[in-house]
Amino acid sequence: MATVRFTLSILLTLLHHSEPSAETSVFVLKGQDVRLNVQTNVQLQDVDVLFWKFNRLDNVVKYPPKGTFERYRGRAEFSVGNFSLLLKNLQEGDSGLYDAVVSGNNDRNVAKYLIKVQSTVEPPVLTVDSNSTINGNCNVTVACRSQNISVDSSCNSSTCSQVGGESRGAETSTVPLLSVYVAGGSIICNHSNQVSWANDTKEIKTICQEKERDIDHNYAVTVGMPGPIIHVIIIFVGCALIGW
Ligand SMILES: *[C@@H]1O[C@H](CO)[C@@H](O)[C@H](O)[C@H]1NC(C)=O
Ligand SMILES: *[C@@H]1O[C@H](CO)[C@@H](O)[C@H](O)[C@H]1NC(C)=O
Ligand SMILES: *[C@@H]1O[C@H](CO)[C@@H](O)[C@H](O)[C@H]1NC(C)=O
Ligand SMILES: *[C@@H]1O[C@H](CO)[C@@H](O)[C@H](O)[C@H]1NC(C)=O
Ligand SMILES: *[C@@H]1O[C@H](CO)[C@@H](O)[C@H](O)[C@H]1NC(C)=O
Ligand SMILES: *[C@@H]1O[C@H](CO)[C@@H](O)[C@H](O)[C@H]1NC(C)=O
Ligand SMILES: CC(=O)N[C@H]1CO[C@H](CO)[C@@H](O)[C@@H]1O
Repeated sequence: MATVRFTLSILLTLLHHSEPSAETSVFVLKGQDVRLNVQTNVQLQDVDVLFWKFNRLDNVVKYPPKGTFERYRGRAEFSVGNFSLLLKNLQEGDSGLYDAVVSGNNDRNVAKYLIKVQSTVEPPVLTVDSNSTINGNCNVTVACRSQNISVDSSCNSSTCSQVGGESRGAETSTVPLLSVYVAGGSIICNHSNQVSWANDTKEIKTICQEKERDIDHNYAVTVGMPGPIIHVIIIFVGCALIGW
């Protein structure tokens, strides 16, 4: 019982005094709202004033008394009940560090968020560069492009592997990302970032069936019956019909 009470009091102490050490990353779709909550147990003393700040320098809201600073009027709302901050209609320029600071006898950090505002990704375009069928196994090389990124892959009916190392253009950042894979009998190119994705797909059967038809056609032409034999048969059948 004593140990339980002991750990509980430690926990409460931690809750009360611990500051968020690392910022929490939050990805937001452009135009959406986001609510940021305080990350520790906040109890304001008489002398305390709570500020939500942007990039450590710009004040967004404060309490008490409750106020929204000029740049954020109409776009930010402070909730007195739980000290949360509602940011509305976020745009790219709103990406950055948001933290909540309680200023009293000293400053205490009670929330730290790194907000990244992203737009929806452009739909990718998947094109077939070449195809070959070896022993009935379809092997297709495809290229997937979107905006300024592109990925070349070699695929069969079960898997795709990237050709030529890293996707070009993607080395500068991990987002947006183009990935090419096989699922449900289709080659899928998925262009995604943290808030959205779009895909283009091509059915493998369709790519390879066309090839198979090509093979059948070629077979008939090159290995089919030589002309003279066909003529002999026609003459023979003709004679039989006439009754010779
Ligand atoms: C804080 O209060 C706002 C407004 O009342 C509410 O929408 C939000 O869900 C609350 N957040 C938490 C964590 O309770
Ligand atoms: C598929 O074709 C490409 C290009 O012709 C080739 O580089 C690759 O090795 C082939 N893959 C398989 C599994 O045959
Ligand atoms: C597809 O390719 C992979 C690797 O290139 C290979 O291990 C696998 O056997 C191939 N599958 C088929 C059905 O050809
Ligand atoms: C794509 O182009 C845009 C602007 O044209 C640039 O900001 C972005 O960094 C580029 N992305 C990559 C992955 O090169
Ligand atoms: C595309 O990628 C995103 C993010 O990884 C994922 O959530 C989504 O389900 C994928 N879409 C398809 C069609 O695989
Ligand atoms: C497969 O390759 C052949 C030529 O090798 C081409 O004529 C055909 O259009 C290709 N099929 C597709 C779906 O790209
Ligand atoms: C453009 C395109 O192919 N979109 C497809 C993306 O994936 C979903 C689910 O697999 C399909 O329903 C879409 O048609």
